[in-house]
Amino acid sequence: MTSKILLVNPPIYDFAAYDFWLKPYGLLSIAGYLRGKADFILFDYLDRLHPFAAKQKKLESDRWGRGRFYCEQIPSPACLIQIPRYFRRFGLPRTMFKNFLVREEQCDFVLIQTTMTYWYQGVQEVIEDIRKFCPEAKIILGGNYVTLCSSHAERLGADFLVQGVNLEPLWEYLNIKPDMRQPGLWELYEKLNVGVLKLSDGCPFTCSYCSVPKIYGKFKSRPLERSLAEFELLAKQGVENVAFYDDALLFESGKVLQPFLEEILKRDIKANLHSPNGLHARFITRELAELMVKAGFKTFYLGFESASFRWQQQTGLKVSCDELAEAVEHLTAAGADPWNITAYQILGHPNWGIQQLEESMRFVNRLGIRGMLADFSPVPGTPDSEHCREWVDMDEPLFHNKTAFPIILLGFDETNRLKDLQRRLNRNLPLCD
Ligand code: B12
Ligand code: SF4
Repeated sequence: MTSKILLVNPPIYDFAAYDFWLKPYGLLSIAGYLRGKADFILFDYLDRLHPFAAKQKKLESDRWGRGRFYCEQIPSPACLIQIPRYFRRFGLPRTMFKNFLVREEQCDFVLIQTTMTYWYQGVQEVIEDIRKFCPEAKIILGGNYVTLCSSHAERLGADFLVQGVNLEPLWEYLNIKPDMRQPGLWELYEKLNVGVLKLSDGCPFTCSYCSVPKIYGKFKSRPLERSLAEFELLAKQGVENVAFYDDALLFESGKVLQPFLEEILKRDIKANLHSPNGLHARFITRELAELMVKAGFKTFYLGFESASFRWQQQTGLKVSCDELAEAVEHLTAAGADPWNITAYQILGHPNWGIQQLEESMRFVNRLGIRGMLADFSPVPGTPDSEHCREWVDMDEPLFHNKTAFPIILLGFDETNRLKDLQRRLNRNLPLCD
């Protein structure tokens, strides 16, 4: 008999959350590999095109498909009570899921997406509801939180955990053979305006604050034909914006991104392309910039972090100031709108003493592009997270919260001062959009 599988993307418990092209891509990829081999249903708490959210004016999408989530204010967890910010639950109301479960009756398996480690309370909420309304179902967790905090995740009460990227134990548990050529199961959404793609796994760098090298190992491209099929499927579903979730989208671009972009141009498949996960400026050549703009890239997020050479050297040297400046030149010469080029810089890194953050912000501003402060989240298992034990209990994932950590390290006033400065610098840029 065919199994019935419920897929759930949980609500987010946090001080802040914004739909920056957020999709449960791991979950949809797994379901894609099992296309036609099980009956799937989806409940995505973060779907802003769900009729409940879609009718609310303040939740409308911007021109690239991003926007606010529906949210409710809730008490802060006890360990974060000292953070002077409102704590919220983001996503569709809990009663909607309960009604959904009652309507759908029993299912065999429930697969739950986990993302940021400090978002586990949403996963806990979903597990509670499944146990109450769907007691027979086997609950399976996978994704970033499970991989990085496996012993913590084991305590949430699921039946099976998929750690890391090896999916063999999952196929065995489900007793279904996957077809690894299949694209994600995007057709589960009734309405879709944003999609996600990942052309590769891993990253060749070893930044001291990042978990990717350890989890993914060597950089590996995914099969081009599968990525093209997925892009075609997204276009067929009406998607206008596609975000890449690659960690090193531009690495070995001659073998990965370039053939992909050339082929979508040839097949004349159109979408606005975005790179929310920082790009490596050092790989942006004049030719690559031209191809990216021609193929539809609209926003460019560049990982920069700091202009201080000492800081760059101590954390992995993924980019230098000259490389950033050159990349900006190539992108603007190719026709990219400078207003849509943004450099990320870490706020609240444990080595902030040598980061020269203000200087870095001014350097980025002088290049004529926007700066964005990326609040630091200590990621368990990384070298930097070990230093963070001086300030927080790393074994409690709520302390990995990106709003909380910079405030604990730098204080509320200093954090706000730096954020204000960033806003003022951005406001001084000419508006090209
Ligand atoms: C895409 C991405 C984002 C996106 C959003 C993703 C989302 N949906 O929320 C954006 C760009 C917005 C983002 C933002 C941030 N991110 Co981020 N992000 C990622 C990235 C690259 C992928 C996460 C993802 O969606 N994975 C799912 C899919 C795409 O991965 P996959 O390999 O195909 O998954 C396989 C397996 O894991 C498994 N699997 C995955 N999911 C599931 C689910 C089930 C049920 C099963 C069975 C299996 C399974 O199967 C898949 C097989 O193909 C990871 C790094 C990485 N490579 O994992 C960092 C990562 C999760 N991010 C991280 C960080 C630090 C951040 C930021 C804090 C950065 C910042 N300072 O601004 C912010 C936080 C945002 C917030 N609101 O709090 C950290 C984790 C932090 C933490 N404590 O958890 C990571 C791990 C990177 C790192 N530095 O180490 N991020
Ligand atoms: S370059 Fe990016 S993905 Fe690669 S190790 Fe550094 S932070 Fe992680």
